[in-house]
Amino acid sequence: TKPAMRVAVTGAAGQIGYSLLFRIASGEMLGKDQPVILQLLEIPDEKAQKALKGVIMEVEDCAFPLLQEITAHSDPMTAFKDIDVALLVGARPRGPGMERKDLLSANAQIFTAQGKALNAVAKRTVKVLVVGNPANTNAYIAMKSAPDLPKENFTAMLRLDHNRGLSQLATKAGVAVADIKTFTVWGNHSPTMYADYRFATVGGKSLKDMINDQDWNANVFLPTVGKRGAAIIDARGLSSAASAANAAIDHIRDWVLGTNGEWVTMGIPSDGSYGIPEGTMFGFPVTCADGKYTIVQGLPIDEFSQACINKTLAELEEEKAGVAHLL
Ligand code: NAX
Repeated sequence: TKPAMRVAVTGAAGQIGYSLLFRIASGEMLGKDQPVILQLLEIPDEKAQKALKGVIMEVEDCAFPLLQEITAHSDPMTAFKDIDVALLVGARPRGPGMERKDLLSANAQIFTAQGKALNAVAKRTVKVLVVGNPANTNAYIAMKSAPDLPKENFTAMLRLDHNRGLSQLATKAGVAVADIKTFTVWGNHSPTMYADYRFATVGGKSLKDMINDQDWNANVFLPTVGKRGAAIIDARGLSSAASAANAAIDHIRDWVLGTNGEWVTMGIPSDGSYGIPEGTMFGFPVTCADGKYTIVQGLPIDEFSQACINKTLAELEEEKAGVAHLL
């Protein structure tokens, strides 16, 4: 059998954690032949630690054959020791009517401390996915706080936006989700993201031509995907959890195990591609192989798309400026 991989999950007693841990332990993220060790972080608060113990009891009660060990932590310096994968979920979640900007400073502190801890004790090859919002900027802060780790190790979750877009497109065009190829979402995980199906195909045919409705794109599709998080909060009284956990599993699985040439969307530090300033944590179309992601190059950006990309980039630059004094 393979040596176990160590996976840290922060905010493990929260609602996304409750949908995530069981699927990691059952092998859905790293493979059905890959043993795992779970190192779970929660805030030191007595209630949170007690809730975490309860979740661990339930994971234990599943008797997952691949789960070698599961531990509870209140300090990132022990939770992140020797880890291969970090899922940074724990953050201050957005409630009804709350603005993203309010979350920025509260979360900056968390991700500075966690970036430093990753820098000090994680494996040098650690793959980090930030889920906690504002995800792109939190990932940027963690990356900046971990100067000894390769910056490519830090990513933000755009996969939920990607999956939301796929589902809307499949319904509109009357095709199967699995048959849609080469779709992507550019930019920030926020309502400004630009879900882009100009290159998407179904069975080799252009999905854009099949839909052939620019009004639907601009006035229905983009707002529906962009505001989906708010629509879920409105309907459920709670933010997306199971779908977010599912997207996190997809993101890490594809990064570790590869995409066989297919496109997925990841929030990654820009290398300057498509005029996005280097280091900006931005959603790009990527393919994954051998544990590495590569940006899909050479896509034409038309006027409408450039305006959308500029808008989401401007928002990210503003968030970055808002935390600059902390880095
Ligand atoms: P919950 O409030 O249910 O759980 C968060 C948990 O994190 C709590 O148990 C809390 O004690 C813990 N926590 C807070 N600070 C921590 C710290 N410094 N270290 C360790 N644990 C800490 O929120 P949940 O619904 O699970 O959402 C978690 C985060 O995901 C939120 O920031 C939310 O906004 C974000 N989301 C991101 C999405 C994305 O696509 N990137 C989509 C879903 C979700 O909204």
